[in-house]
Amino acid sequence: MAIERTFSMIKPDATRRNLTGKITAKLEEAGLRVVASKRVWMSRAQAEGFYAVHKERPFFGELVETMTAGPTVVQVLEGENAILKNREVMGATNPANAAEGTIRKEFAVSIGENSVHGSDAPETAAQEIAYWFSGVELVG
Ligand code: YYY
Ligand code: MG
Repeated sequence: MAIERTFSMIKPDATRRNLTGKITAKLEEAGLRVVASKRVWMSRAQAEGFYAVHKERPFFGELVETMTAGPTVVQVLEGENAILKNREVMGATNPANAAEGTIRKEFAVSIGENSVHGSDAPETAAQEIAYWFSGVELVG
């Protein structure tokens, strides 16, 4: 299995509750390595651009509100099968459906405040990494 990179965010509901370290530890325990990380308080335009794929969805306005409500930690994770592995350790979008031991099961508040984001495919991982990081910020 090839070494991959994926994009991850620790969302404002989690930074507010001081969970950055606990969530990062779960990612590391799953075999993922943080190769870039920074804290950003995203603007409305940045949030709308990042989640543009969802702009016609009924929850879009609320999504932009929650993502701009406080600081986020944006990260690039590296490891074997990193995209799928990160999705597994995150758990289902709705924490009510998330499996035991997953980040969303343990920490998420609701479907809207679900603590983490992770890329869903190689193409989106590449786009999302490039949206937040320049090449010199990725230190493998
Ligand atoms: O990739 P993932 O975060 O698990 O879910 P998406 O379907 O891509 O939705 C992005 C984001 O939007 C989700 O993490 C919370 C929010 N959301 C929502 O508030 N209500 C929904 N019914 C679906 C998604
Ligand atoms: Mg998604």
